[in-house]
Amino acid sequence: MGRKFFVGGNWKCNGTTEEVKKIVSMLNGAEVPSGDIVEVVVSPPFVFLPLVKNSLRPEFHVAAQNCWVKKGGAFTGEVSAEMLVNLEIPWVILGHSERRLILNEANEFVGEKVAYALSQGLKVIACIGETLEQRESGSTMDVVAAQTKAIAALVSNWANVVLAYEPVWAIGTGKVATPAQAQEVHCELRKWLKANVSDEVAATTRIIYGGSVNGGNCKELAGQPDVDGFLVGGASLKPEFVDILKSATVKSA
Ligand SMILES: *[C@@H]1O[C@H](CO)[C@@H](O)[C@H](O)[C@H]1NC(C)=O
Ligand SMILES: CC(=O)N[C@H]1CO[C@H](CO)[C@@H](O)[C@@H]1O
Repeated sequence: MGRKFFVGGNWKCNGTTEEVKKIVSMLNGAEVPSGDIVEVVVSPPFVFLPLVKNSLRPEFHVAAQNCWVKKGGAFTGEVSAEMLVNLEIPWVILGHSERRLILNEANEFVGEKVAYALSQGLKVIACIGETLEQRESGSTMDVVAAQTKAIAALVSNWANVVLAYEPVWAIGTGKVATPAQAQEVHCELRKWLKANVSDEVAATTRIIYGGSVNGGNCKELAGQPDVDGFLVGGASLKPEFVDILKSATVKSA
């Protein structure tokens, strides 16, 4: 019934075969809270997905970092949702700010991707978040509401969606949203879901935080009532990721 704590590790565009094997063996040897307490999903680059899936401990799952917006075909360089399903990759991250900003993925395009991936049976970590300029001009909620609205317009079943709030100014910058700043946006997002989707979706959808989460700040962030987990960047490639997984116990304490 409750929202199980969720921690995703976004490896981004990093790693060699040797490094990937090392990270997997670190994760496989780690002592972590049980699967009742934390759901763990790591997201290597496409080319390492089969290696990681086949060598990772079975209670941890894998996510792709992106997929094509519709059925595959003549789209050179893309990877379709169908291919991920075929390889039994259960999760996909969509709408990461690096794709929104560097590759110009618009809100509607991300919404279409989320809807299509869900329709194929994938589970989706859907990312939203404002830039520094947007925060400073006071438009944080307008921005994340518009991003969420583009998803909600095309998605009716939210059971397989995790919403990741990642303020762009906190990604890879070492600047972390304060626990109060994260809680404020998560709480507003839940209100948005309640008013614009349903009470049930608002109560059950996990809203996770991303942006310079590390072993030192994870516990206090995890203690916020509307923070249901994390999407971890740089720290997900290090042993510190295990400390972040352990912060899940804050909720069950
Ligand atoms: C419902 O959605 C609209 C459009 O995004 C927004 O303006 C409004 O504030 C939302 N309601 C709540 C309570 O968040
Ligand atoms: C932990 C780690 O190695 N992360 C790196 C991923 O790649 C980016 C870009 O080169 C680096 O900034 C990170 O340190």
